[in-house]
Amino acid sequence: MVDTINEAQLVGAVEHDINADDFPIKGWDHIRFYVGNAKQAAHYYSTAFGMTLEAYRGPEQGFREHAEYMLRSGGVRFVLAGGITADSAATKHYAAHGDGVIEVALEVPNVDDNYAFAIKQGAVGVEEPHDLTDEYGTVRVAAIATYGETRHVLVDRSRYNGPFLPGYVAAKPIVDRTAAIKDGREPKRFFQALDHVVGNVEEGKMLDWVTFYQKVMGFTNIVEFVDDDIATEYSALMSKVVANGTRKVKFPINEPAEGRKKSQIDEYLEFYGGPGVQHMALATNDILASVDAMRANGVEFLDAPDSYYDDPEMRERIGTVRVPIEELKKRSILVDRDEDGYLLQIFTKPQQDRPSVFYELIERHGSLSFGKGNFKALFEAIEKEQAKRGNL
Ligand code: TYF
Ligand code: FE
Repeated sequence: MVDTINEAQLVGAVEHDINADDFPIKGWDHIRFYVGNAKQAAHYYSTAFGMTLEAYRGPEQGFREHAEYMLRSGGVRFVLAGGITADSAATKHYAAHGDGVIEVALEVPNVDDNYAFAIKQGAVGVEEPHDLTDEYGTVRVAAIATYGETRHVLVDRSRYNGPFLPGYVAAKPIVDRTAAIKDGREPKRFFQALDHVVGNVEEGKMLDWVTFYQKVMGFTNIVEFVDDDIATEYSALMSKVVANGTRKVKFPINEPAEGRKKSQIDEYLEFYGGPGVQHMALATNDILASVDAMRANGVEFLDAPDSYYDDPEMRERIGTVRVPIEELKKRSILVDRDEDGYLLQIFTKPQQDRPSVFYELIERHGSLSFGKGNFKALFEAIEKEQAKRGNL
């Protein structure tokens, strides 16, 4: 229950009545990935990310295209789908993109209304509204296209009480973390909620996608946080964030910009083979414990230089946070402060062979922003990795 009370604070949500919205959103439903080997990916997300396998569908259920594993951590649901045959959708997607996100699914009160509004506003329909039914009830779904091959699936699960979606069966956890939790080696959950999902799009297309979310979902541009100086000096990227009225759903959109060096966004577009989801930020209420556990389980994070923590200007601006700065420095956790509060954040290295999708862990303390003060340190760390790969 503590999780539901904290969820708004965890992700920086604000008071807002969704009933007044043209495209009301209750929150995130799930993220679905197409991966090369879903069975092994499910193991990684169980051990390294502390997620719990809860539902499955595959050939055993008569589903002959994919094996799909649904894992959960608090309010975050990931579905890992792997192809069973050479022409499964996941197999083809994997050949083109490597492991990546195919669906960013949103829970909505009325799928037909949201879908009709989206289409009227110019969205491309991928799946018309339809019911999925099994012995646990009915879920209504529809899908619209967004950047690259990515889709937004709209889900109404209010008439359903099965393990995930119709057709999936309940599954047992892959690993037993009871002992690790009991000894305090691992927190019960490494993250509780999804904070934001970031898309990389082609150069010159960022504003079109911002307009898309404004028109189709009624989102507003909440921060224009990479100005020209940052773009050209450190990062070679431009970015804007759109969000729904509650700010539970936040979509930063990046595009490459001309810089001194090859943009990290260009590297992504080249290796992913087009636009797609770049990173997902996972909200935690104890980033220190989460990072320690994930590192111990083999997750690689980006390093921050000592100079970042030792800079007196930064110390002055940050002031006091819930732990001594030394504790953050030991772990390479970044910290930023704005007028509303502060946030702690850290970024993983890419989580597959291609330099594409990665994760962010974020612990918000009032701040509703994205760590603008950390961009220099972060982008330098990203560029270091890019250089190691020979892509800078
Ligand atoms: O989501 C964000 O905007 C921050 C910062 O390539 C960021 O996490 C922006 C672009 C990027 C990596 C991180
Ligand atoms: Fe982020």
